[in-house]
Amino acid sequence: MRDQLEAVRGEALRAVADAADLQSLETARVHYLGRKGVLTNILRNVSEAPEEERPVLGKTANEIKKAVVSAIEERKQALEAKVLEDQAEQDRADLTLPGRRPSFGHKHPISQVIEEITDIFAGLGFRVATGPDIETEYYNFDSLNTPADHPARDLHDTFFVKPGVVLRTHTSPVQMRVMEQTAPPVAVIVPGRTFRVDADASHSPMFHQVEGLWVDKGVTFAELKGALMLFSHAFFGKDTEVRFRPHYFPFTEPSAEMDISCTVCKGQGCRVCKHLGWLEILGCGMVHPEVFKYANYDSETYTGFAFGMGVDRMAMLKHSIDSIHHLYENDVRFLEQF
Ligand code: 2NL
Repeated sequence: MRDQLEAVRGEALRAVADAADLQSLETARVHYLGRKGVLTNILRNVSEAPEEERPVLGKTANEIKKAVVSAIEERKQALEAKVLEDQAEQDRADLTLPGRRPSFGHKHPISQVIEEITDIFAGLGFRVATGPDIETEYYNFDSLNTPADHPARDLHDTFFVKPGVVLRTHTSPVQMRVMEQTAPPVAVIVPGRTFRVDADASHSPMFHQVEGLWVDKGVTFAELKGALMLFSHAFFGKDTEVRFRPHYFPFTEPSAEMDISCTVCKGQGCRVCKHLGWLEILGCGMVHPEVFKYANYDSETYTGFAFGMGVDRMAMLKHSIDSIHHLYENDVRFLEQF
């Protein structure tokens, strides 16, 4: 019996020491100290031992029970501490890790160029005006002295929404609407989306224009040249040369196209300017008296100049972009460069 008790002591203390977690410690406790536990049974059976052995057996069994109880308590505390430690280790934040920087977006190059152009004209006193993308044929063509049989009105060049309604092919209808609602003088700069049935490396069916209009007493072609030269120097740089070539638009008379010296070769001739030394950047002219009639402006008292430029082309020239489609594919690897 004594030997058996000593064996149980060793076995129980080893089981407690070996318990790797609280679950197995509890299993060991139940095995030795539970209601049907090994030690519990021994203590219960002490009374059946021979009389002379009882006191020693009882004392020893109680000592073993005490030892096992306190070993379990000790082990329990150690295991609980370990649980907390493991948890803390798992939750630990490494304060030496560099922070994650949020990536900032920015304005699309088209928007940047529109802002730059409108800012330059705002500095000359022009107000920014905008209008609808979907226009009537009246505002897009008729009121701009563009007759029904004009080639621009062909189905192959203009998106028709329904009879009499088009996607605007230029932003000029906005200037018409402004003139209709404002007595002269007016000076407006009009950025916006425009649409034409056209698609290749330098044309997209949706593109952007900025147009300008200045009407007052005494506005001449000299004012037109002065304003557009100032603009070119501000946008492309002080050394930029400009030249005007006669042209035709139904809404202006006289009309011209303006070239700037090539931004790449400075006029020496290169691939970008097709060895001409010059780049065409805008169309312009003195507002046609017919157009003033539609606006109810007296063309005997008032004169004005107007111009229009393609924003996409300006952005492509400014940033040496070789295809207009880069501007509309929204590939962030492209956009991040601006
Ligand atoms: C071009 C040419 C131009 C205008 C636009 C205009 C507007 C009114 C009256 C008269 Cl309301 N003219 N706009 C005038 C000349 C040229 O644009 O090549 N644009 C990309």
